[in-house]
Amino acid sequence: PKQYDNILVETKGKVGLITLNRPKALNALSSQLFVEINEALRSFDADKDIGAMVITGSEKAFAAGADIKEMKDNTFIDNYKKNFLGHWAEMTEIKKPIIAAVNGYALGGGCELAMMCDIIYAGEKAIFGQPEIKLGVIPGAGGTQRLVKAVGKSKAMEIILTGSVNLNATEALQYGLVSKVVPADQLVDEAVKTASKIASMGQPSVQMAKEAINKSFDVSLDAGLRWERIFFQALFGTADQKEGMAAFTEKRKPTFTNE
Ligand code: CO8
Repeated sequence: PKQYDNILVETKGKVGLITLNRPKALNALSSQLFVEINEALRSFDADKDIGAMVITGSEKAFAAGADIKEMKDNTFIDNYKKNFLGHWAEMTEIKKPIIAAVNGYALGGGCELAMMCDIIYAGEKAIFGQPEIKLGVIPGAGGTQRLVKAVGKSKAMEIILTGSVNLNATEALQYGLVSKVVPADQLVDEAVKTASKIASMGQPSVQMAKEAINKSFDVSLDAGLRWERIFFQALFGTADQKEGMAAFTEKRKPTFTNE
């Protein structure tokens, strides 16, 4: 894989692993860092040998937010003209599933980055929070929308309006923000294991399942069910559906070709 300045990129079997690597700033998400994340994700998305991705940080910090020092002198009109940080959302166009493996701080944009992923696993010392209000701003990359859907209105209000109420790993699990808590040193392996499992399935069905689930956040139940049914019907045009159902009938393991 290509070398980047702020992230490490490697493959583990069929899984693409991205490690945020700006230790001096606790992986604060500079514009450049996010450009690199998007580029690495796009390149894994296009790689037929990869089926899922994992994004992680360090033991101390997944990411301590957008880079405050980089943005502190920005003006409204510059932000508006440049659509400041608008490119962050590009990662939501990625078709393959992305698992966030969060150790340490996931604050502000770091929490939002994790929530833009499809599954979040937390290390035992993970801390999730949205402290933007303490800087005189608000979450800007989905915190006011995705956090509500993950933890409900009252908790999201408490977290975002105080900037000081954080969720530790156990609380994040209780609220459904994350789906698993593991010891810090096993976190990345555990995330890669789940990603490998996903990557061993047929990619068309995995990607359509991801897209259908994400539709549930956007559209009415009726429209979402329609999307689901069309995807379901369409999958009968894939070799993987023929193989999957033939293998079941013949009592053997399927070999998916992602076609
Ligand atoms: N930006 C820039 N630098 C940072 C950031 C950050 N977000 N977080 C930490 N750093 C730097 C520190 O300045 C420090 O650098 P230096 O050594 O040069 O002084 C270094 O990282 C280490 O940090 P600390 O010394 O503070 O480490 P501590 O262990 O004492 O504290 C904390 C760790 C609690 C995580 C603390 O660093 C902190 O509070 N960080 C800021 C958290 C924060 O407010 N995050 C929200 C940022 S705003 C945001 O994310 C908005 C997202 C909007 C997206 C918009 C899309 C349109």
